Amino acid sequence: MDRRDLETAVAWIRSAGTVTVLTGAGVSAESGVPTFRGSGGLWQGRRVEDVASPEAFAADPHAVWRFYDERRCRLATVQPNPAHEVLARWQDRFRRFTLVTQNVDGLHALARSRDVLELHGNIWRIRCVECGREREDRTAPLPELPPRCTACGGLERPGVVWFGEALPEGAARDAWRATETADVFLVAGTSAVVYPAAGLVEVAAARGARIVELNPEASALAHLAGVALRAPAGEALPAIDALLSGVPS
Ligand code: BJW
Ligand code: ZN
Repeated sequence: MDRRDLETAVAWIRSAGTVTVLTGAGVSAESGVPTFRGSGGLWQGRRVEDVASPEAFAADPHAVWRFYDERRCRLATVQPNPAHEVLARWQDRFRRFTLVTQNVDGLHALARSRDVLELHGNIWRIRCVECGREREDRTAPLPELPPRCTACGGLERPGVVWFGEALPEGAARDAWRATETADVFLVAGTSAVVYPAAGLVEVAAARGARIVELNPEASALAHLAGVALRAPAGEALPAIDALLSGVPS
């Protein structure tokens, strides 16, 4: 990680009144959660549409549920990492701080972040496709696949957002608001290829926010970043936090 870039990012963040953060799968990588794209990613060797689309679920709910049940089992064993922990502390450090995530793993909340805007839903939520009843269920593995609604007997689905589906209205609205007013917009651990989430980076840049990218690799929107820290989020965020807190390094 370049020291001058780190210091620039810290100076920007220190003087910002409004800080908005967009996280992606890379932020959970150091907790042992695989990312989607790239080597070792969840999508590798799979067509995305085969598991993360309403069409795939309609065709074979059992196969789609097996994919999600396996991920739930793995997630049940992991813990937040230093990146999640720093972001949870920052909600009390800044006057206006918003954490927007594309992650469905719930690790930000587990690290005690409040009011996380989950753009792609949450893997621990389950929704009935018939009556719309939604519930949280952390049982892993689920006793029966696919699960059925105890209210109406209908088929239930994971409470995540698949391709072609709209984002949760409230979370999307609040995320856009927090982006339009951001002084600093931090983009951490996302390839920035999935829209409309990636569009937040473009909105922030168009509104004049300073963009800081935290990612060992350049994202698709890296050209919009004024500063890019090419390091794992679990190193970059604690490094920023230490300088903000005046801890000598
Ligand atoms: C580290 C690291 C470390 C590694 N530290 N970093 C405009 C243009 C083109 C297409 C579209 C468009 N608008 C809409 C679309 C279509 C589509 C889309 O975007 N397609 C593109 C992929 C081509 N979008 C949609 O369909 C969306 N819906 C929609 O547009 O609806 C319209 C509508 C309106 C009104 C009514 C009805 C419809 C929905 C998108 C839903 C995405 N869902 C998924 C699955 C969630 C469920 C599940 O988990 O299974 O969300 S896809 C998957 O990708 C998941 C993620 O949240 C999302 C983003 O991935 P992310 O987080 O960026 O992960 P990776 O793996 O891509 O990247 C990881 C990064 O981490 C890498 O950069 C690494 O370098 C880095 N990294 N270790 C920091 N330690
Ligand atoms: Zn139901």
